Amino acid sequence: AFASAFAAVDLGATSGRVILGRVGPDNLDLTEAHRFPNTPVRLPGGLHWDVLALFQGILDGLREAARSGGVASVGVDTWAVDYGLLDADGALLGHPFHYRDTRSDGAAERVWAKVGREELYAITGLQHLPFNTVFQLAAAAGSVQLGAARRLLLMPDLLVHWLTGSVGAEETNASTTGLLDARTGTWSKDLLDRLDIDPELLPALRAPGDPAGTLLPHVAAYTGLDPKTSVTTVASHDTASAVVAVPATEPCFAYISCGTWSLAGLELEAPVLSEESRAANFTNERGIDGTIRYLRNIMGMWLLEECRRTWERQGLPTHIPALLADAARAKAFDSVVDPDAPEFLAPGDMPARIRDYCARTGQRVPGSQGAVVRCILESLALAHRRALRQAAELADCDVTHVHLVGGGSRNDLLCQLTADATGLPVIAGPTEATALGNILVQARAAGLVGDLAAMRKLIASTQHLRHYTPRGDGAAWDAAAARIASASRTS
Ligand code: LFR
Repeated sequence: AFASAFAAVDLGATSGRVILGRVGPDNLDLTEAHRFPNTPVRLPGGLHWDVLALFQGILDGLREAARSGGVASVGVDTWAVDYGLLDADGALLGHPFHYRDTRSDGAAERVWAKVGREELYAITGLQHLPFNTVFQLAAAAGSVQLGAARRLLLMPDLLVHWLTGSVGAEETNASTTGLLDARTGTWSKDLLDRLDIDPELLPALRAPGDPAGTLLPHVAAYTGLDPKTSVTTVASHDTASAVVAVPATEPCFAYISCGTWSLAGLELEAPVLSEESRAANFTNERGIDGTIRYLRNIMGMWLLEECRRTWERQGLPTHIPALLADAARAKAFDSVVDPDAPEFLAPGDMPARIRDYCARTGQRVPGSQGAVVRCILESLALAHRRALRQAAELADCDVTHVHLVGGGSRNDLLCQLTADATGLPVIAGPTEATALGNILVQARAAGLVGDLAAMRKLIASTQHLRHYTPRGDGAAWDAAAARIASASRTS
């Protein structure tokens, strides 16, 4: 029997969902109450999130959830780094920018002129991504909006604010801003001072499991939820929630949280802030209970999603299972790309960009759609291998197996290629890792589950997992890895 139901609000780059999780001592069961599209909007000033549509989707989802019975609490997670600014009256200033907007191009150099690249890493332990909040703020410096801003709320914190009226900065997500001190886990006063960022903009930190208030009366009225329904702070960075739900029952595991991005790395007890780690662009983001998510961002299924959008515009077939079947039949190791090449970041004609990359680096240019998909999947498997091997080396840890979680774990070919490329067994699933992590943190706050190990045990014993054994051809993967290493030097 199930004790209670929790609602996970989980916003991803292409859709938002409200998922109900029922948690008992030996069971954990999810149902999707509502799914709604997340369609970014381009305005003259740049690419934005349609945050009002997202909030309305959340309200409709909570109303669906209320219809299916009692909801003990609600938790919100989204992607990282993006934020809304509130003025002195608490009104949202403008529309939150999408991290794929290009306005931050060149902003990093302005930050590094004040705090050198090496020092910035030594303080924050954050990998360099051009859209880190610290660079977005540098891009906004001097703007009327930033001048009028009294509060900066990261996306999940903004949505929680609209649900409850409460104000806070959840710490796993705060660790992606580039403004948090990796050692202390608090806002770095020193950095804020040197970068001329008003410390009053940043709310007090709160930790996963902390209460975040109860529903505002109009939210309760619209959704039909009890006004006393609590909102619980979860690991509001989606990747942090996904890592909670990695079904690891033994030490020495690596994980890949694979969705729009592939986040590949390790869970550590302490940050690695060495110069080697910075040069390899590993991040030390915070997980729950003081853990460190030591990982690197890899461009992920974005490449495939963006190809699909291009093919749709061109009237070509877009049925993913069929494309994956074509990819499985396509010739192996024809061409590989570095998925993290900067030209793949912004939305656009991805098949053309991939073909250009292959042409420029003297490789065979993938012709058919199946060949393009094969190229993407092999390139991702190689990037997974690179990231996991480097992480293990830098953190001095012997990895024995890989957990691949998230939507990408549905992709059979990608899981197998990742096992082949890494030479390690891959355990795939759960696909709904983020929602599960969101729900388990709420269940723990309600006293229903124990520590991180107990949560993972519950996942491992209740969720469907698949196992992939590496298939022999190590030499072919070594050769492909060498090829991409020289290609990225020449590109
Ligand atoms: C994944 C994710 C990554 C973050 C990227 C941008 O959804 O949260 O962890 O680097 O989105 O925010």
